[in-house]
Amino acid sequence: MALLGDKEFFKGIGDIKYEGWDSDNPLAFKHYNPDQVVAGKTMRDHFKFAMAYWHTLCGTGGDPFGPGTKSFPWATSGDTIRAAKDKADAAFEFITKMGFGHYCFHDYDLVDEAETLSKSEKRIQEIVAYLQQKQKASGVKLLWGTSNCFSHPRYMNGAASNPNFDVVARAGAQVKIALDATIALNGENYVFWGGREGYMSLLNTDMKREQDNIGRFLNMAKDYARSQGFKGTFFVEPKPMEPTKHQYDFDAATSINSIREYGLENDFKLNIEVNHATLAQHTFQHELQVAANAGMLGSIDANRGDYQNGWDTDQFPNNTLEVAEAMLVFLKSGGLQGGGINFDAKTRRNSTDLEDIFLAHIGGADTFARALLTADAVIQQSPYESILHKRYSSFDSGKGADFVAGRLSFTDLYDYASGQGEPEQISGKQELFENILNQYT
Ligand code: XLS
Ligand code: NI
Ligand code: NI
Repeated sequence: MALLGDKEFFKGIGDIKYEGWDSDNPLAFKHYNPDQVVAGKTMRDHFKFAMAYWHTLCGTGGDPFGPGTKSFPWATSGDTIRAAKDKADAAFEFITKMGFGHYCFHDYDLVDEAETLSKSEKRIQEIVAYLQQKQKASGVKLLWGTSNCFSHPRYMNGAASNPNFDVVARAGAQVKIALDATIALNGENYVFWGGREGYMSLLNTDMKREQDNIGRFLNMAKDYARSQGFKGTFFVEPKPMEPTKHQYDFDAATSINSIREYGLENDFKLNIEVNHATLAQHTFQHELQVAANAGMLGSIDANRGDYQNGWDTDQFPNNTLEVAEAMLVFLKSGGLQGGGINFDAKTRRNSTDLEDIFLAHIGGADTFARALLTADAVIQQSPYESILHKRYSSFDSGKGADFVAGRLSFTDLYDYASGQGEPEQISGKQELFENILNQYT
């Protein structure tokens, strides 16, 4: 393949190809066949797989018990701009070798923050110009941009929810710069993940004021971006906790309520992350369904948690059966609105080979592909849809249909039930549904 930068960072690894389920090549897709049409669309278009800049190129594996373990060859230059350009070269080399079409970033994933806002802005503009060239040369697109308003100590009490207006304004300036960058790169969407928008103790928190300020802030950001010609969708990414004890965008239902409360429903949808769903004690598919029901299923941050640990482990997806349940919701609700599948996931601290980054993304893409094929087969070939429909068939005719059409009053329900006796016991057949999913996996 033609390299876009002047260096090759992932030496010895070529383009990752689809080789089918019986291939023994660890550096090949077994199920993700980008050109294969499923339910009327290629897998490539269903998924719009994206690389997350932060985990893939910035996260060297540090944890509370020890420093990073991974030596990234693109992070060796002592010169900030050179290092950022090397990182961009590595990003585009990786994305194109994977055959992915998209990427996502936080502002300061692209280049380190400088001592002042204006110096930081100049740095970002310089890297954006470089990324524009790389996008042009490769055809890779920006799925979404976002801004890191949670790492710097100034945001320890929150960004848009900060009790100090000066910090709120500073966050606004930072988001403006990140919006400008996203627009300059033709970003398809812009994400707001709550960062430290939440609280550690209600004792020192005016929750109403903080939430109203976030609502104002998001409206201002939206109005600014629209005034600059941004046509994409804004996504809120729900998460229940971590870093704060209680995050305001707890889950999909909570976030949808805030979006509507602050009048953002025409511009905002949701970015659902698997591990955030499970931290909220929901399943991934539950969160997708809640978003889809509101017409707000925008995008997905793909990863998985750990059944035995209660934090955001951000592992790569590998459970086909679980993702297949999610893909049922995905296919039945018509896919994602504007977004794609961003691997917001990291290799483990002791996975230190550069090759591991490829293996992880291959596994994630194959898991989604297998799950999509399973869900499609369940919908097309199995009795799943008909038995699900039958479960609700009492609403298709007679009094049930009258109820749906709004033709019954509460006393009509009373009169009807009075003449019926005890309703028949009807099995929910959960095991049958589970068996069908398993059969088509
Ligand atoms: C953190 C979030 C974050 C967002 C982008 O848990 O997943 O990575 O996706 O700020
Ligand atoms: Ni996360
Ligand atoms: Ni995320």
